[in-house]
Amino acid sequence: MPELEWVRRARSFGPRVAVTSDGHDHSYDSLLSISEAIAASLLDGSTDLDEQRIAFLIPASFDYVAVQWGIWRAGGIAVPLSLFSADPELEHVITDAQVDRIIAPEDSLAKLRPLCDRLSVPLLSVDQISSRQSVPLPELDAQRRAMILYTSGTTSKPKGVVSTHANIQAQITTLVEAWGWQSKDSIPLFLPLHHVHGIVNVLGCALWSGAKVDCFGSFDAQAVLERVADKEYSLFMGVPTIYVKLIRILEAADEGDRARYADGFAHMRLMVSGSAALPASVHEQWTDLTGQKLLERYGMTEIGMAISNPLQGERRPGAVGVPLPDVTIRLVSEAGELIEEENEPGEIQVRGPAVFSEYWHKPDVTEASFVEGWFRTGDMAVLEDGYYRIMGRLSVDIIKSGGYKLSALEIEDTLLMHPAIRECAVVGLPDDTWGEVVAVAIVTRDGEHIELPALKEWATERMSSYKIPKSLLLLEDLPRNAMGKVTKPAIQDLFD
Ligand code: MCA
Ligand code: AMP
Repeated sequence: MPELEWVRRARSFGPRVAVTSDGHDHSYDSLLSISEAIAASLLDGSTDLDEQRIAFLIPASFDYVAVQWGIWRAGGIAVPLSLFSADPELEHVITDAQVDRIIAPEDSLAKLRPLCDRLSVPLLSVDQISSRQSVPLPELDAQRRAMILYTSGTTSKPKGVVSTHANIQAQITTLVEAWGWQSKDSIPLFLPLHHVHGIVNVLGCALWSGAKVDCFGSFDAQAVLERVADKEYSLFMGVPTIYVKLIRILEAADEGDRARYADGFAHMRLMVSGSAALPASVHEQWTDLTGQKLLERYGMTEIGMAISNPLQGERRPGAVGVPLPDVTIRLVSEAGELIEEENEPGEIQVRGPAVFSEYWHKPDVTEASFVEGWFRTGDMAVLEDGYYRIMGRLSVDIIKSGGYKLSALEIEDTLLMHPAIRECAVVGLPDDTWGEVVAVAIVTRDGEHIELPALKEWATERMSSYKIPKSLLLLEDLPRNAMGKVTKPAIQDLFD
């Protein structure tokens, strides 16, 4: 049986630089040899990991990629963990995915050790597994399950989205074709690597193409801008919040710096925005500052990218464009009828080889998320003059903040563990920087008082920082409709 296509391609790129991290260049050859050593360590005498789940908590770096490839080459399922998760969130992923082992850099072991000990999951350091002698690696089929990413939804706890190698390959190749990826491309990577945006759109596409990825452990705007000014990059991908933050920095910079940064951006062949709606005003400000017309696209963890403005042709502010190659889209009305005309809104449903295989160990939820083989995205859109425009989510309980998808129900469930909270309702409020920010209305027990700073401190132990409410309203009772159901739009209106 042949090797997986991405390994074969990496061999052909040999000495070219694949990844730059901490100031060091790492070639495709080196990625192949280190990932082979990691695979041998993980196999530890067995011939195939047979889809064991191996989790890893590693910032964007050469080590991240070598571990991801090592797990894949040994036949395992990669479960990347979020660097921003609090312990209870990590515990949910580790237990739900029935993780077999966890890999982390040497300097994170002490922080993870108590949790791993409590859950009886072995913890390995990257160094410990990177120097094993090579052994024969298993032959893998593209239908093998490759990755589980956790995504929040309309259930209280995040679900594991399972993608096969064939799914990931399809998610990559559609973008390589549509956005014209080439081996001479070079791209900065500052997005989190537990989501499709960073993993597939940046890392996956670049390494598939023989291009170079410059890793930043986090979004360090000043460091990124200096590299941009040096004209290091041909491509750039970010969420709208990143463009909003960069606009502020460019506007505040002195004339000389602003010109250097703007020149660096103008030099690129493509800049992409996605993960959340890009306001038309931000699109236009970016063009005014840099001359670049951002390409906006639409995607989801379960399907990769589905709709995109074109590389050549009109990039329309406020619209996400047309279906990508090999992706089929339909809009369906609330009544379940197929929409065949323009200007009629409906739910986006998707088919194609990039669509995930299942929610991990949730056959009922998986089945309910498809209708006649089409995946139901829960996003509403309308077709206008040949381009799709996203209108919002079907569920008020999904919040998008800084590009992260958050479940209001999950945050509520956590806040209800607070001893003074009797009832609460979490909502998203519009925000110029973050798209939406998390806010909470609370009814306390016995008229107790809660202050926002104390609530934030309490929540820090229990949830990622972007889920922590940024505004708080204390109410005697939550607004309800005639059926007694809490009405979230009424709560949103109560916040000014
Ligand atoms: C952080 N802060 C926030 C939020 N996040 N405040 C309100 N809402 C938030 N969401 C606060 C912090 O508490 C802190 O406050 C200050 O902002 C700076 O925080 P920091 O974490 O340093 O911010 P940053 O590093 O500038 O992060 C912004 C970011 C990040 C780079 C935009 O949020 C990010 O990487 N987002 C991308 C997520 C992503 O990749 N999503 C893709 C999933 P203080 O200063 O008071 O402490 S979606 C996907 O994959 C699909 C398939 C798709 O379509 O792409
Ligand atoms: P996630 O579940 O984190 O993968 O987030 C996917 C969701 O992000 C989609 O279902 C949309 O609601 C939203 N999204 C992604 N791209 C866009 C976009 N360009 N405009 C509006 N919403 C978007």
